[in-house]
Amino acid sequence: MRFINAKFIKSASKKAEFLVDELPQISIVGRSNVGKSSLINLLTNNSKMAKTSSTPGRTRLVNYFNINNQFYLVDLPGYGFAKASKNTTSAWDKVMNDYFVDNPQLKLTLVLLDCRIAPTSLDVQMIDYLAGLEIPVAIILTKTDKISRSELNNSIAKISNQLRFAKNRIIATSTLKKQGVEQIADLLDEFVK
Ligand SMILES: Nc1nc2c(ncn2[C@@H]2O[C@H](COP(=O)(O)OP(=O)(O)OP(=O)(O)O)[C@@H](O)[C@H]2O)c(=O)[nH]1
Ligand SMILES: [Mg+2]
Repeated sequence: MRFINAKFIKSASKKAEFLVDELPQISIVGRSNVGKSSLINLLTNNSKMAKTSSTPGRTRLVNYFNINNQFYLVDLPGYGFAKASKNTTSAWDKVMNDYFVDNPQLKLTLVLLDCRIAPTSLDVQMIDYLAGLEIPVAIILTKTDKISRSELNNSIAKISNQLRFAKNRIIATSTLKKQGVEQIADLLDEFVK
C-alpha cells in the first residue's frame, strides 16, 4: 500500500468519544517520547499530521487518522510518563483498556521501542497485555539514525531474543532518514484487507 490520502479525523479522551466506524484500525503504542506521532508523520509524509514534541507526554488523547479511506492509524497516549500523577495513570489505564478490549476493528498494534534502550518492564507488560487479548503485535524500532548499522543489528538480535519476536516482525525506522516506510506499508497490507 501507499499512504496517499491521510486525514486527521478526531481526538477522543474517553470511550464515549471513540470513533465508531467499520474500517480496520492499526494502533500505535509505546513509551512517552519514543516517536509515535513522528512515525505517523513519516508514514503520511506530512510533518504536521500528528503533533510531536520533545516534551514527553504530549499526546494524551486517542487520535484517529484516516488513511486512503482504507483504514485508521490510531495514535495512543504514551506510557511511562514520569510526571503523570497517580490519577492520570489510572485514567490512562482506563482509556487504553477501553480501547483494546472488545475492539474487533483493531487488526494490529505497532509497539514502538527506542532502538537504543532495552525494552522496559512497561514495554513487556504492554506486549503481554496485547498477547493476552490476542491482538497481533509488530515491534517498530525508532530513532535508528542515532546508532550505527552494527549497533542496530545487535539491538535487533537482543530485542528479538528478549521478547521472543521473529526478526521479520521487528522493523527499524528513522524519521530523520525517512527509513522503514516501505516495510511498514508491506506489513499493513497483510493486516488491512
Ligand atoms: N533523531 C530522531 N528523532 C526522532 C525520531 N522519531 C522521533 N524523534 C524525536 O523524538 C521526540 C519525541 O517524538 P514524538 O513523535 O513526539 O514522540 P511520542 O511517542 O508521540 O511522544 P508522546 O506523544 O509524548 O507520547 C521528538 O523530539 C522527535 O523529533 C527519529 O527517528 N530520529
Ligand atoms: Mg505523541
